Amino acid sequence: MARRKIAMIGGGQIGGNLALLAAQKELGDVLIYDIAKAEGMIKGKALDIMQLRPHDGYDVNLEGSSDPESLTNSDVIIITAGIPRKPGMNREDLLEINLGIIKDVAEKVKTYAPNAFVIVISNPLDAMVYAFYKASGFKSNKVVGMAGALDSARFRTFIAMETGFSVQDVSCMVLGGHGDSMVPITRLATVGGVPVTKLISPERLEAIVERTRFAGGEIVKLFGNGSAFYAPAQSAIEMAESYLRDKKRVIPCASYCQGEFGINGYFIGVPSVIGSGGVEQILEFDLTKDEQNALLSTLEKVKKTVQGTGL
Ligand code: A3D
Repeated sequence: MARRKIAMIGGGQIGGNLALLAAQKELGDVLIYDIAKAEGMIKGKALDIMQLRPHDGYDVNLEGSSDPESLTNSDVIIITAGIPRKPGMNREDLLEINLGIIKDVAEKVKTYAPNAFVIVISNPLDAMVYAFYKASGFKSNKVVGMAGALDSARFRTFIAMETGFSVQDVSCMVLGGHGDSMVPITRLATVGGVPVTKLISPERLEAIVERTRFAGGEIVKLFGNGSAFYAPAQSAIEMAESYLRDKKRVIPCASYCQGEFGINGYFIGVPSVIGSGGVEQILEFDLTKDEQNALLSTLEKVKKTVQGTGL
């Protein structure tokens, strides 16, 4: 079988790491696409990663290009095009600039890679994935936003740090929008199947939930210029891999809801099955009254940001 092709639209901090991880997992050949001004940088990154391959023998090719035609035949497209946050900024502050960029990108993807599975990362995430969906006219199962995978990984990290147990055995999910109103479901978080509510005091658990909600901002503050990129890249690669290898992993993703959890016509973080059919299914389950209310309140925030797109 011919090698698959994964295109990164935006070759900045996350885009460069996406290219590295995709090569190391041998997901397929990698294209890093960016605007003409960034062509030297993306060609340099592609060449640099090409030269890393001999050590472990990754047989994939990498290319950097600012020609949109290079997107042709992409199986997966991961979009990070746009600007990241600076300290003091909300994700919503990025809306105006990133909306224009996403519309431009959607036109190009529609023209050159109409059959790709598209993962959006640009912020404000829930509105940018919606904007891509509307502007491209893609089917809803072929468009998804990366957020819950990262937010859940952050939640898992903090639980592992607190308990001292392997991060591998921590399982949990964060639902809702990718903002400070996200909904970590503490009731269902476990370490090796043991509920975390039996392992961590309610006060400490509340502190971990708060830290998870503001985990992106914590890193923005530390960097002073830009936002997280290693963990966001790994989270999106996990989604791309599940699609390309038809793994049918269950990952919290910003998927298009059509009645699930009482939500209609919006992308929001829900447990999603990703396989060769794209987002194949959303797994619905009963929420407590408090969880339901928290989800509705995050939905209101998502709706407001989506309204700001005018789409
Ligand atoms: P950065 O390193 O600035 O890279 C963005 C790249 O996009 C730059 O190389 C730009 O040249 C490029 N770009 C701009 N316009 C276009 C265009 N029209 N076509 C193609 N490329 C273009 O940012 P980053 O990689 O750190 O972050 C990228 C985005 O991801 C930002 O919007 C962040 O806010 C967002 N982000 C989201 C998460 C989520 O969990 C959802 C996490 C971290 C960052």
